Amino acid sequence: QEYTAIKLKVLEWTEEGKKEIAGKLPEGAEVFLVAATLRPETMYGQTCCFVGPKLSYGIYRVSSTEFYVCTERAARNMAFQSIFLERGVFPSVGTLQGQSLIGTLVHAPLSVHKDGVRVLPMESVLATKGTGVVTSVPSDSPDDYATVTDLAKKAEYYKIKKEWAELEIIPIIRTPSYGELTAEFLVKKMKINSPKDTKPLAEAKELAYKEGFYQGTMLIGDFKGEKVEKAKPKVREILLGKKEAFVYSEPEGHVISRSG
Ligand code: ZZB
Repeated sequence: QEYTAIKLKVLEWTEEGKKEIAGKLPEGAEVFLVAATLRPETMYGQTCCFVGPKLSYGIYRVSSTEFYVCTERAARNMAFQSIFLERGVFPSVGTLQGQSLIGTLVHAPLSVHKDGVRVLPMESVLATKGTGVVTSVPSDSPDDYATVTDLAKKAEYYKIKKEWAELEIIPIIRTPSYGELTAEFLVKKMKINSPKDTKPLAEAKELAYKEGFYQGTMLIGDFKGEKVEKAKPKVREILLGKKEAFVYSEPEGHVISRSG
């Protein structure tokens, strides 16, 4: 699987985050949460960034001034893709609990939300896929739509500020079947009530992927009016060119059978 790894720069740590990183980073260090996506063309619509609150993340040195936050598993993969300085080495300067990242303010490349977006909890983030960091696009990802809706509804329970989950969801892509807000359309049509409705959510995700890719037209950005199929690689090139993203690949995540 080849992902686009989006770099979300930390603008402001939480108090807990500050404690965990204290003394571990050099003066002037830039820290990025790294989110793996298959949909770079939707980055205009990022409204928050998800981490697994119970997952553990490492802080890895990319250069003397740049550091990436992701799972150790992802860092190990990156170490063989010329992302760090030395092949096979992924120098960790510390670890962070997902929970202590909740509320961190990050800059989301290309997002219309220029003042930054917040890091929020998502229980379904898999430690075994991507980087363990997921950038949220509730206009086009049913999982993200269901999660932000739930977060806003139960802000107190999640110990977040309601408004962090309520950044405006703007239309990014129009499709003939689902209109301008694919995720909202599918979640409502399929009567999905919670981020825990994993089966219908998986189905909605498949539908959204297919319709978006083959039938979608961009409503925003440098390639407004173009078909998603054409725009996708071009948006990706822009992000790569600006060093706001890099290519991250991982082997298909299957457990290798040792029987026989
Ligand atoms: C932004 C985005 C916008 C995404 C969209 C999807 C959609 P797949 O297809 O199963 O390989 N993702 C990445 N890593 C994880 C993880 N560790 N745990 C849970 N979800 C993760 O899934 C790839 C997509 O799943 C990624 O692309 C990411 O969300 C999420 F409009 O990034 B995506 C219809 C989907 N639309």
